[in-house]
Amino acid sequence: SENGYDLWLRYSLIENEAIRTQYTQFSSKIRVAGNSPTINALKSELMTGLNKMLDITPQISSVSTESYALIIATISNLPDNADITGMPEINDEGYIIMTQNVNGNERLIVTARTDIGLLYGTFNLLQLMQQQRDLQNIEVASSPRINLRLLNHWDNLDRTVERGYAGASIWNWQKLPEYIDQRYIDYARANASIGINGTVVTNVNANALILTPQYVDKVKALADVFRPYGIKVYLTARFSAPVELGDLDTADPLDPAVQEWWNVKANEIYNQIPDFGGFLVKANSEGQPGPQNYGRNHVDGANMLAAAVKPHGGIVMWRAFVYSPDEGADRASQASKEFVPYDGQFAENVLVQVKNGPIDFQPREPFHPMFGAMPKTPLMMEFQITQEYLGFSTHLVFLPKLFQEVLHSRTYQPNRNTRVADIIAGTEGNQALTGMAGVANIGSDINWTGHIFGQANWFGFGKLAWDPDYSLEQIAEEWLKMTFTPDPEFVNSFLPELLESREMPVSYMTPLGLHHMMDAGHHYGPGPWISNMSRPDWTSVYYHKADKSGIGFDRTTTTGSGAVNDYAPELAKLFNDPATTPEELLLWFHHLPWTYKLKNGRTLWDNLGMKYQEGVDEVGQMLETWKSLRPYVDEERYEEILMHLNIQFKEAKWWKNACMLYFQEFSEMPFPPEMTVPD
Ligand code: GCW
Repeated sequence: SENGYDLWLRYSLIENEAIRTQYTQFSSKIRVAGNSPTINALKSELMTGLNKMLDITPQISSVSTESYALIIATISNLPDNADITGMPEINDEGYIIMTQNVNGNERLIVTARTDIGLLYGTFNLLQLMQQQRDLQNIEVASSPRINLRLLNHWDNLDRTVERGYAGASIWNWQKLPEYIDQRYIDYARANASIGINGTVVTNVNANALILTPQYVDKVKALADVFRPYGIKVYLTARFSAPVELGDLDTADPLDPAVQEWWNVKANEIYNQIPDFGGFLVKANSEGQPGPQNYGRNHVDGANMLAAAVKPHGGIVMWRAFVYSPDEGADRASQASKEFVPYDGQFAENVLVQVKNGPIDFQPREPFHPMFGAMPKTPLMMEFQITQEYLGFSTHLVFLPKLFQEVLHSRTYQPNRNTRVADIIAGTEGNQALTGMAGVANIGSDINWTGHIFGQANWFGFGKLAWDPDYSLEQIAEEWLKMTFTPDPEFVNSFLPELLESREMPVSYMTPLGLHHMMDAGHHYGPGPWISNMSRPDWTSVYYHKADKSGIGFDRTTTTGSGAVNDYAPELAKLFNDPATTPEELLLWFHHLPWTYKLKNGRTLWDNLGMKYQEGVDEVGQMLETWKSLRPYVDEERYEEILMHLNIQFKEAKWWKNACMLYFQEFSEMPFPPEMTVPD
C-alpha cells in the first residue's frame, strides 16, 4: 500500500526480469523443516513475501528429499550433503544464508541452530530479495552481538504516549485480552525482521495497575502473539506498587513483607507468562518513588526485584537517569556520582540502563561517562528513537548515525581502546547480560511513526542492536531500497541526504556543543530564553549560560563544575582545554568569550551564526533533492514527506532567527556575512 503501513516489508513486485527469474527458480521447490509456531510464522512470511515479489504461489514441503532449490532447516535437520563447515560459527540466534552446487544445480540454504535463528535468516533472505541482490554465490553468516535488543514504550494505560508523536498507543488495553489487533502481529513481524527480541510495553513513569491480575491477563495475550517471533514481554514496575495496590503500608526494599509481596507478584506473572522477561524500573528520578524514599539505595531496590524474578530466569533493568534538583550541582555529573560507587554490588540478573548521554537525548551529547566507569556492572544502552528533542515526528533526522557516533566513542577505560560498543556488547569482561534499548517512536498512526522517515530510525536501531558496527551506509541503503525503490537513481540521490540529516538539527538547534535550548515542557522549537522553571536544570539558561562575557557551560576542573573528571583521565585532559576539545562539543565543556577564535580563525560568534545558517541551508538542499525524486515515489508518500520537509525548512530558520537574535543581546556583535537575517 502507499500509506506506509507496510514499513520496510513492502515486498513490491520485482520488475527486473533476470533477478525475478533467479528468485523464481530458487522458489520452485522449497523445503522448510520443523514444526513450531515460529516455523509457522516463518512459512507465512515466506509465502507472503514470495507471492508479492514474484507473483507466484510457492509450494512449501517439509519432507526431506535432496532436490530442493531452497532449504530452510536448522543445522541438525540439514541434508547430509549440505556442507556448512567452511562458514563462521553462529550463536543461538544467528543464521547462515548460502548457495551450494549440487549436481550442477544451485540451491539456496538458510540454516541456524534454532527456529528463531531460521526466522531471522528467512527475514534476511526476504530483505536481500527486496533489495534485488544477486543471490548467486551468496554467503552470509550473522549473529547478534548484544543479547537483549529491546524497545521501550513510554505508553500509558489510557493510551496516551509520553513523548509519542505518532498517535495513540498501539496497545488497546480496553479490548485486550480477547481482541487481538492485526497491528500486534505486524508489530511482531517488523521487530523480528530486524532482530528485536523484547519489548517493554509500559511507560517508565509507571502505573502500578499493570501489575494487577486483570492487566497481567492482557499482557499475557500480547506475549502469546509475540512469542513465535522471538519477542519477550517486559513491564515497568512502579516501586510503590505494594502500597498503591493497597496491600502494604511500606515499599521499603529491606522489609521482608515487601520482598514477599514482590515474590508473590512475580509468581503470579510467571504463572501466566512463563517466559516473561522481567522489570524495567525508573526509581527516585523526576519524582518517581524508589528505595531512597525509605532511606535505602539503588542497589537495595534493584536487588530486591532481581531476587523476585530470578527463580524464573527474569532480569531487572534499573535506570540510571537520576538528577537531583540541588542548587549548584551539575546535572551532567549526577548519575555518575550516584551510581559509580555501587559498581560490583548489583545482583547478577540486574543491568543498569544508561542513557546515551549525561543530560537527556539532546541532538548531540558526549557519551555518558558511566560507560567505562563501572567495569563490574552490566550496563545497558538506552537510546531514544522517538524524537523528543529532535523535532518530534515532523523533522527528518537519521538517528542511526547519532547512535553509532555514541557506540563508536572511545571511553579509554577500562582499556585504552575500549569503545562504548565494546562495553555494552560485553567484550570487555565476562559479561553474561548485554543489552540495548530504544525508546519507541511507534504509535497508532497509519504509518506507525508519524514521519515515514521515522521508520528508518526504528529499522536502524534494530540493526545496530544486532551489530553496533553495522555500516550506516548499508542501513540507509537497505531501508531506502525496501521502503521506496531499489532504483539506483533514487538511492544514490537520497542516501547522502539521509546520512547528512543527522547533523542538521545539531546545526540549526544546538551547534558547537550547546544543549537543552528547546522550549520548556514539550521541548519543541527554540526557547533559549527559558529561565523560570520550578527547577533550574529544566531551564535553558542553566545550560548555555550566555552573558556579556560569552557562552557555554564550564565543566572543567579548575574553573568549572569538574564534570570532565567523570571521564577517563585521557579524555578529561582533552576536555579540560578548549583547544583540544572537539569543536562540536566546545560549549558543552567550556564557557568562552564571543570573540574566542575557532580553528578556522573566525570568532565563536561568527561560527555560531555560520553553523545555524549551514543547518538551514542543508535542510533546504535536502528539500530540493526530495523534489527531484518525485518520479520515483508514489504520490501519497511523496507529498507527505514534502510537507514535512517544508515545515522542517521553515522551522530551521525559526531556530536560527530565534537563537541568534537572542544571543545577540549578549554578544552585541553584528551577524556574520554568511548569515541571512531575518530569514
Ligand atoms: O527525556 C525525559 C523526558 C521525560 C521522561 C524522562 C525519562 C519518561 O522529558 O518525559 O520520562 O526523560 O527518561 O525518564
